Amino acid sequence: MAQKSMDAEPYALEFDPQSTALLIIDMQRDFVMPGGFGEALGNDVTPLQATIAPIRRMLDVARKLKLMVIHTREGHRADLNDCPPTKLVRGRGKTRIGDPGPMGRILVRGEAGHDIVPELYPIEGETVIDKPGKGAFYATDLELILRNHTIKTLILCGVTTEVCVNTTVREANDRGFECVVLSDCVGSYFPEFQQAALAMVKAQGGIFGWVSDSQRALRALNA
Ligand code: C5J
Repeated sequence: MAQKSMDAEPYALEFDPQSTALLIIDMQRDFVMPGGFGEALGNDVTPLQATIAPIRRMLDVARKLKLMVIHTREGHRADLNDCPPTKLVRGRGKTRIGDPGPMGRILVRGEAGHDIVPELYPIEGETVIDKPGKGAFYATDLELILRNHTIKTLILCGVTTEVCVNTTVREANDRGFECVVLSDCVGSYFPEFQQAALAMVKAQGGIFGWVSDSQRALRALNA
């Protein structure tokens, strides 16, 4: 496949689909559906659901063009041995990580709430990274997998923009990957954080990377 150009801020992103991966961060019921971790922290989860349709459009095209697709899930072992005690108590809500909820134990691997929403469910051949932290590189084999597939560019979708998406962009940028965040495919519980998180990525000539949207990304991929 030939080199492509994606309209983006602060300037167009040149990329080769063969060395590009679609990286979908934490589109788990626990963050986007009522009764999960997001709601346990006091958030209204409904705004995040608006990301599902545009991410699905990206996923369909990535699958058609055979781009590498990687999904991540934030969560912990059933015994919570990989959950820092500080993370466990933070938030001080009534319901915490590991407590039972309507979708199973909150943010625990293997529970319904921990899994990816059906609309975006991984298919055979797609990589799923289970991560204990906010960044997708921390304590995972994501970097090894990307290097093995000679991936250079990451198209980022998922939730939440200022937490796991932004942390992953920063980790990826320091490792030499080029990141473009699609503004309508990432979501936050806080509109002001959404704006600020996107602004931080593309500020100072793209200090962490690029910001585009699904329409422009699809146009570039389909060109
Ligand atoms: C949070 C995430 N917000 N996936 N996790 O705790 O952004």
